[in-house]
Amino acid sequence: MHPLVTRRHARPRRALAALLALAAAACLGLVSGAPAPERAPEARPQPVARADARTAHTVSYDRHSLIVDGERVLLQGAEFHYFRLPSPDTWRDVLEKYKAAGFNTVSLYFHWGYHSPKRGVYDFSGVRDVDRLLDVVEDVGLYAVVRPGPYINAETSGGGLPAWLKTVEGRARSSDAGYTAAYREWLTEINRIIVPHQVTRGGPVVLYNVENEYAQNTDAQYMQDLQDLAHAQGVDVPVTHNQCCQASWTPHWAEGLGAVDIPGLDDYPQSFECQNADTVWGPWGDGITRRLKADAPVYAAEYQGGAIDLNNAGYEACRKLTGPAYMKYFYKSNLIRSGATLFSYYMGFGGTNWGYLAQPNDVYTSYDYGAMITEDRQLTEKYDEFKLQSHFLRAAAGQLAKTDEAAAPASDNPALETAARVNPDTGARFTLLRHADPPATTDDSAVLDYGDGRTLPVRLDGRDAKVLLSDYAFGGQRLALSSSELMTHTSAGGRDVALLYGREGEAGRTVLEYGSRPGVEVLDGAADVSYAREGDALTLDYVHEDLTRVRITGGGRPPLLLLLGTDATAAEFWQDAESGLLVRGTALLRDGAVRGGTALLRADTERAGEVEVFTGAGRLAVNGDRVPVRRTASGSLLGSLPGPRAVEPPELTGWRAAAEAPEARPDFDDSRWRAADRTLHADDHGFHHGSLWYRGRFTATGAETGLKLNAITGRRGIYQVWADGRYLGSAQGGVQADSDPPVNEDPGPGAFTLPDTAPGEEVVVAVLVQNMGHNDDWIADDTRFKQPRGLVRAELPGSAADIAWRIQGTRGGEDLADTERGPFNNGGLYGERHGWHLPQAPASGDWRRSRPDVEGGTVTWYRTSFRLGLPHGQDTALALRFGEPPAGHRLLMYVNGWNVGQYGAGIGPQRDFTLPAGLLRDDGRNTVALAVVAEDDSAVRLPSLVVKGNHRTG
Ligand code: IPT
Repeated sequence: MHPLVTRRHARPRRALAALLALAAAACLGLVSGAPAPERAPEARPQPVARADARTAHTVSYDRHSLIVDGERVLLQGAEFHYFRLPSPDTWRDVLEKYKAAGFNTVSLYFHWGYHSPKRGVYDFSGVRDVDRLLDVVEDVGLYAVVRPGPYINAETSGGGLPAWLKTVEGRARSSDAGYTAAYREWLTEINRIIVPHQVTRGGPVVLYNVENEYAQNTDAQYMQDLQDLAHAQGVDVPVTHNQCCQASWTPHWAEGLGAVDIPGLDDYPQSFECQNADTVWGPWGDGITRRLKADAPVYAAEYQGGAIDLNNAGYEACRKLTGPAYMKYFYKSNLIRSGATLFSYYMGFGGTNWGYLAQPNDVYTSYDYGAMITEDRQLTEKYDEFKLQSHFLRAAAGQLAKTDEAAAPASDNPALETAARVNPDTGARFTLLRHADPPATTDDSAVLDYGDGRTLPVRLDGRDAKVLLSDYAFGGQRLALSSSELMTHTSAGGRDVALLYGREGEAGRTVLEYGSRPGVEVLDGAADVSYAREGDALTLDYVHEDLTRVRITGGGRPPLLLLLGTDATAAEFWQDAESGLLVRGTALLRDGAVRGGTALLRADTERAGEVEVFTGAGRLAVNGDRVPVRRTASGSLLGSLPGPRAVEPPELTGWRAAAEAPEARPDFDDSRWRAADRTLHADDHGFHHGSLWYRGRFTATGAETGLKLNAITGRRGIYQVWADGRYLGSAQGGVQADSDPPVNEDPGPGAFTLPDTAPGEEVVVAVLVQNMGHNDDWIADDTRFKQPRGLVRAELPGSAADIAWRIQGTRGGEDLADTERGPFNNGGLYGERHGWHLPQAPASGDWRRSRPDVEGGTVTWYRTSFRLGLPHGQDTALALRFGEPPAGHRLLMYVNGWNVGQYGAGIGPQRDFTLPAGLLRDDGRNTVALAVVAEDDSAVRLPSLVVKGNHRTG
């Protein structure tokens, strides 16, 4: 039997759910953990991994799906990166938004380098508290797929590998001894946290993923070792892997040494060409996840939910590239054509590459990803589309989790094609309708022939796809056919409610089976109703407009309220996953339940408006406040809710500025800096992130014709050079080079003119290098990942003089001075080393009223503070807004000491920088500090505060 684990915190919300779950489980005979019969598919599906912290569950799988406590489960998940949201309080907000979209799963990368500043040192506190993260996941009621790597890619520095690993012998992502010893440290630490959170111990963790797209330079022993270690350390949920880019990439890790239980595939059919969002359509394949293993379910481990902005088009373009039309066509095609029952969309919310989290070749500060939830935690039209599709998956999961390919109704128009799956136990059929020519944008109609005398007129206008149901039972009803799509259904107050939808203005037909002619009342909108005794078919014909409401009673079935909406009106609905409560209105339903005749909602509003609850209960309370209601003709409760109070962000004024960079001056005392005699590479000296200073001394021969330097910064990086305090200029740093020229020689093209030197004269050269982050290790051969950072070569053409170098970086190096903000927050600028970025007033520096211009070859800090008095009970998202990115300088921005971004034309197109809510004092003083690093004379653009979202919230 599985051990019972006593958890530390009492969770009031879960306590009740636990009782209900236990009671339900007892009824179904599932408590023993013994194999149990499958639940009747008509029953409300989807146990969420929630509730009873003390109940151990069983997890298994077959070719169709995962099976938890004998029940089939369909995983509909999205990826979330806690490390890109340095604010544990808002983890809950984002995860509740996942849940409210209809998801039941979150996929989580764990970032080794984020927790480990130094070999042997691990930090899981504060913003790094992933034990708390898994508690929140459980509390919200989601399953978790955990992905601790050790390699995660994810466009983060080093692909998640810690920078100190660059100096460790042995190829990363192999079974080499040096690397093995290193990653065992990490997995031992993270497994210790994960193991007690497994479903088998009453927690939310249902799958454990090893490695990431491990396709090139593979080492099967390493894959096996990762799993052996996990198993030895208590991992007993199925192990998965996500292979890259459809089935053509191998190995699949489906068999042989290193094979996992459930091999999966990543698929990004829409590419990352955000700049061509209007024209691109599936250049990277058909997006159908292939089956990799006969006796395991089909797993879409990462399915494209947005895109990285490789070409600086901005994330709104990426959101467009992966918008609702793409989602309809590709997600629905994949659902029906692949038969997958495990999905994770990458990303659901992207977040922020705060500090030096970015892998610089592919991303800049924002990791918004064009996802369904913006970096500012706001919901988009993609969220609405996910809501429609995910509510459907949740409602139909009992039937969708076990289907086989089946004959599809024939289309009489070759422009439209069909494919279908059937649940073999119930006969419920799911038919995909799409254009035969994938990129077609035409408006086509057809009649589907079901082969049994039944036909159905259908239409597809432009890039679209539909999943149409037939012979589908829910509640006490039987849906024979519909050309509308199902969003969800529920049972409330002794009747069934079903919500169907279609594109605005398109005709719809829904056929329901009744034993005798039922009573039909069109309460709202219009529908033609007919009844045919033959086939016992009640046919409703209507046009999708606004929200049509039809009440059907009698006919030998429980009463049914049929809601027929458009995409937009259906997306106004929410359904609580646990209680099934259906709600229309509000900007977000976080929870809904009925207790003692009162419907209790926890909900957000963006403006004042209606709320309608489909319940037999007579009273309504929202966020703890009673709301006056009336009963509608549809039998629902209707009330109205206030919106948030408007928020005017304070102006940022009173800037003070101070110049720094004394390191550039010849007389600066660098005697306590580390001598860089053995190697210039910053990582060898323990300086892994952000700005690096080098000071070199040589005795001139007088024959020097110049100074040639090479520095490697990663893409978007520069370096600047001074001699005896005189600014010589700047150059672009070296970037990742895959083959030719070899990476370690990839030159920063730096030839500088030295001031005239006299023989015997001592010359001091100072170099400021921006280390933009570490490359990934996608091809698992060390060449990208172990590419050095910092100066890699220095020459004095015409002279044999040696330069003696010293190096300086982040205060403390690997022994972090700031453990709260962690290894990625700071580099080695003078101001950073002396706390000029921190909230408290700097103890050093000559702070004056700020000047609008800076000179090339300077580093200048600007500071101001602002007071917030944000209304209580509201969630207000704030950002720092800059103008057009400047060419002459770049700047680092700190809010309350947290490095929230880098701005400049050489860095990326970003102008608005998200301020994660938890870093701000809602009710008090906040500090902004900017470090302006100027390559050329330029005007400084100081930012303003803007509101990116404002909600009244529960
Ligand atoms: C794939 C990675 O697994 C993931 O970490 C992330 O990098 C994502 O894609 C892109 O954002 S890699 C890709 C080549 C499919």
